[in-house]
Amino acid sequence: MPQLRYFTAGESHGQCLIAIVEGLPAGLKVDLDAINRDLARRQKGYGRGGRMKIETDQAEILSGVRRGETIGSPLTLMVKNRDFKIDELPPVTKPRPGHADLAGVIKYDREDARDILERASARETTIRVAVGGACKLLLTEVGIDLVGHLVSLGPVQARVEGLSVQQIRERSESSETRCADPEAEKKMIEAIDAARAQGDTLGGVLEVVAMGVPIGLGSHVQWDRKLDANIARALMSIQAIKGVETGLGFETARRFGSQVHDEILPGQEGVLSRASNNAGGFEGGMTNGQPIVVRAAMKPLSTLMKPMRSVDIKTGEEVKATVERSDVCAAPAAAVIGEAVVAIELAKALLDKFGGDSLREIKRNIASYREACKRW
Ligand code: EPS
Repeated sequence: MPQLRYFTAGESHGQCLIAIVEGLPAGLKVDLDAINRDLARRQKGYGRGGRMKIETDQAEILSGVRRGETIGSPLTLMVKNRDFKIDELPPVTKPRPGHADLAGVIKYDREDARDILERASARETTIRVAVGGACKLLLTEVGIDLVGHLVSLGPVQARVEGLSVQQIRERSESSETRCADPEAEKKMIEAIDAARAQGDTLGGVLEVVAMGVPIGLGSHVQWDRKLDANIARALMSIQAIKGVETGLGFETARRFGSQVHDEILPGQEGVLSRASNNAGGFEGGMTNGQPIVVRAAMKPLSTLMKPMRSVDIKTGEEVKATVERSDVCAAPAAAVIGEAVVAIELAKALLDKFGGDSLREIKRNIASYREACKRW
């Protein structure tokens, strides 16, 4: 069992969203403002719908912290829903193609797809961003820094080659589409406006880059210890994600080996370096000391204002699918969510390797390991 594990609970229009996180070390300063800044980042983005005007997501700590520091016991985080109306909402009987509605009602034997969509909703990602925020506090303590940003939206591709992580962070943070390429941002906004005008939706591709990750997180020895696989699973678990790649990803399959693998070079201070980072920071399911680069493709949201064909599960009649308040595009928000779930997986892998019940113990273990790595 990994040291760090967590569960979430809560419906989109229920009272609140909640997470219990077990395994964070004692002695970690919990900066609630930093967690709330991430929640605010998740709420942003051109193309969001009416819900984000109602909510001002704020995390509350219900357990695991005393006088601002973790004490090693489970951390419980809660975000209240302002739009709490689950019992008043009308039934949904016209399942939306692409949503969990139909498979969910059949599987759980419900007559109202509301019972499914309330939990399937991407609203759940709010609390995962709060958990990711707490994990980022641990990562920052050991010199790991990560950022999520959007590299494409619909047909619009951003150009971000050669930008440093700092530049990506600064530019994407001030962008309405969380994109570090201002030219692409303009076209993305136009694409969202055009989709909205047609009653349609758009997806996008998010990228997460992590720096300062020590060599050897994850392991080649067992399938469920491969960190790239665990990160891929975490990204795939974000609502509407249909594909994940690391480094050059699918492009590697179209190239010769000599155009893919990252040559090993003598480094500085005894640490070997690499001529490129096509592997995206992973070899053999382990981190190799290069920046982690992972991407995830988000499909267009399945609630369409100009709905697609469906069948009413109550009457069996051919109908148009349910139309509900929704977003035209939530891909900029997905970049923040991607950052959070990668942070959670990195924190898990970090604690698996370095153990430790207190932050001081973890720091000691990491420092001595980093020192030992220098002999390479
Ligand atoms: C979301 C909240 C939801 C949607 C969106 C994401 O709010 P509501 O359903 O009340 O309008 O904006 O959820 C979906 C796209 C979905 O398919 O459920 C959020 O907090 O991110």
